[in-house]
Amino acid sequence: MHKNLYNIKMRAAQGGSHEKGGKHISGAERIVPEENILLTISHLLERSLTHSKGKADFINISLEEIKEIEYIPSLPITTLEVNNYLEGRKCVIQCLKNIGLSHQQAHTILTNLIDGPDIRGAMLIDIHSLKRLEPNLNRGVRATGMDWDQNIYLPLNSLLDREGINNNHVREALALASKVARAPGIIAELCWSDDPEYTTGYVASEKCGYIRITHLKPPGVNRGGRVFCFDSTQATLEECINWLENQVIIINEIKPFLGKFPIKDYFKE
Ligand code: WAQ
Ligand code: MG
Repeated sequence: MHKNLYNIKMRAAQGGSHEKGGKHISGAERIVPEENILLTISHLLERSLTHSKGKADFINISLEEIKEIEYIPSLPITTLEVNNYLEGRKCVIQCLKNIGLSHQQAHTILTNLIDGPDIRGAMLIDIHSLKRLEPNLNRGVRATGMDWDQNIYLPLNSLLDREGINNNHVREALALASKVARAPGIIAELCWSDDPEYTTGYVASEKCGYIRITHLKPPGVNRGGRVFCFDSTQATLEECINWLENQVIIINEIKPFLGKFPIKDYFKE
């Protein structure tokens, strides 16, 4: 039997709440047993008050007991080393083609993220029509309700420490990507951070795993985003969004780190 678990969510903005047009500063989520609630809330609060995007003046923290949970493994990790973001973006096209997209589909998806709107959620793009499908285009789709099982913090930390990538960005993005890759109809995800100092992004999929690319934007840029690539012949939009936004999942198994490669070695076969 598993213990009762609670979902704790934090979102912070500057210049008023998100609903009133405040600028988004930070957001995070944890799934924890009852005895960890207080500690978790204080960590999230501290994080919202000390973010590199600025100091928040609106902070919302919510707490909810979870009824139904699915357990899944994380995606295996690969790191591709590139010299700059232009090389990184070429890599994105290549990764998306390996997943099965055409050059034109891959190119359009990348362009959508480069020119995309500054929203708190992800764009959800149909790979056939290449149109955005989110019900609310000013918000995007939010993947929520995922976290690491407390029992795998230790192996997770040692795996990420060994590769020198044990930071919040990686732990959270890997959990999010592992959930998103399993959503009905999702065949790939593309992401880079809105944090101005964090240039590493990724392409993730059930087929190829979590592929980190060391530069996907120039340093100093505070625009980031996500695109979820949806195949409308595989699932309905409703099934997909329901999985992303409502299904609570916990990752209780860690897949390995597959290696760190210069791009010419990774794509040569
Ligand atoms: N659901 C959907 N989209 C989201 C979510 C979410 N829960 N959270 C953020 N986004 C969107 C939103 O547009 C953000 O601007 C954008 O993604 C980037 O979010 O392996 O830190 O939290 O080294 O800034 C990836 C690489 C780091 C990690 C990604 O994203 C690694 C990161 P951020
Ligand atoms: Mg961020």
